[in-house]
Amino acid sequence: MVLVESVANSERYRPTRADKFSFGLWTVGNSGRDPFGEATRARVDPNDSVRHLAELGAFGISMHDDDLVPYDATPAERDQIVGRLRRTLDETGMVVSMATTNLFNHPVFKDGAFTSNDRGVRRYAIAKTMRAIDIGAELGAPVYVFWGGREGVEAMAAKRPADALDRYREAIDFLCGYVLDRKYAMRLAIEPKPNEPRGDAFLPTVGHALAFIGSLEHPEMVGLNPETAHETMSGLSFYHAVAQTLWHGKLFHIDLNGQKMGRYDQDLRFGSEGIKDTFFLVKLLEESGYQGPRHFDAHAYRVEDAAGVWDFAAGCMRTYLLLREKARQFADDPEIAAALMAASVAELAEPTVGAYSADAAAALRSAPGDPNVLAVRGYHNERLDQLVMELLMGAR
Ligand SMILES: [Mn+2]
Repeated sequence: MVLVESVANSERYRPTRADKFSFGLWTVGNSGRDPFGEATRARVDPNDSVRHLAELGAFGISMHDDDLVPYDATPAERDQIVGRLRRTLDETGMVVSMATTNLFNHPVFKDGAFTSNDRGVRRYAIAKTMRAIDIGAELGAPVYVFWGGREGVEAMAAKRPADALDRYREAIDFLCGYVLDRKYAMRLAIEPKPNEPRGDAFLPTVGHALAFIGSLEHPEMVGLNPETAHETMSGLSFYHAVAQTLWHGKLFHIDLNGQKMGRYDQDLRFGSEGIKDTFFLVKLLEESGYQGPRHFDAHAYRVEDAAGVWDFAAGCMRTYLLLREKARQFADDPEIAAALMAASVAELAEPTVGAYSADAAAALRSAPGDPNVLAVRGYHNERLDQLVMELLMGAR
């Protein structure tokens, strides 16, 4: 009986292509290297990663240019490598759901890429990105991500922030122009991060990046790729960051993982930390109409061997599907519905005063409400939150 149940359970939460799960080549390819120790796992061939992820039920991959094509590859080698991946994708029915540029690993980028003080480095970074956008377009990536890994500073005197933002904007504007000129069906997404590897990074949070997009030449082409770890590191709620990104119509892509607040960028298995925030995130994505990939930017614990990497990948997807099921239970639970009612949750969706008119202002002034009466009620949040916790702990 127990065996039958567990088989049924594993079928129920088995990912399919329709779930649109994708992984960066660098995630399952992560070797376990960290600032204090060497690799603990061997390098993985990207084509093997694609095949393995397809078997597990993912629909796509994402990649940096350097994940696929080595720095010293000749144009002929580049074409051969890209062609081989194209064939593997076709054989497995997998897609490239996002592409991006590595503008952080090579020493040339030690002072930044688009915001390096050295104009030659800035020009090189844009040229490298154009080449990488070509690879992304060739492989059909609909979204191109910009994570400014080294766009930041330790010595505050070393960069004027306004100059750095001018150069960042110049680069994104130029690359939007390139995508339009080449007629690529591609949107751009900025990935904010507060720090690491730089002491302070430009565009540190979702909020900073949303404001920056408003200053661009083609704001309609540019959205966000928010990451669980990056918002959580700064002590912010990823759920609220994604909710506001959606509210602005700017959720072009997402990097899902697990992270403890206040730590270095951990990139842990999705849902392995912060289960309540993660639950509300999944509920939000599922109920928002977001059509993009459920993309994991995470990696296996450094203690894992090659087999553990696939436990990690399967775990990310299974946790997402478990939380998706919990979101459905939340929506169907009559006690939770009553608790939502008691907390007046739906009332927040009702307009407060409507559009301004002199008459509406006069009516409000004559009957503003009595604060001592309005202050009396309770909002019954304790009961509501306890029901959420019991749902997540399997007690409902
Ligand atoms: Mn991260």
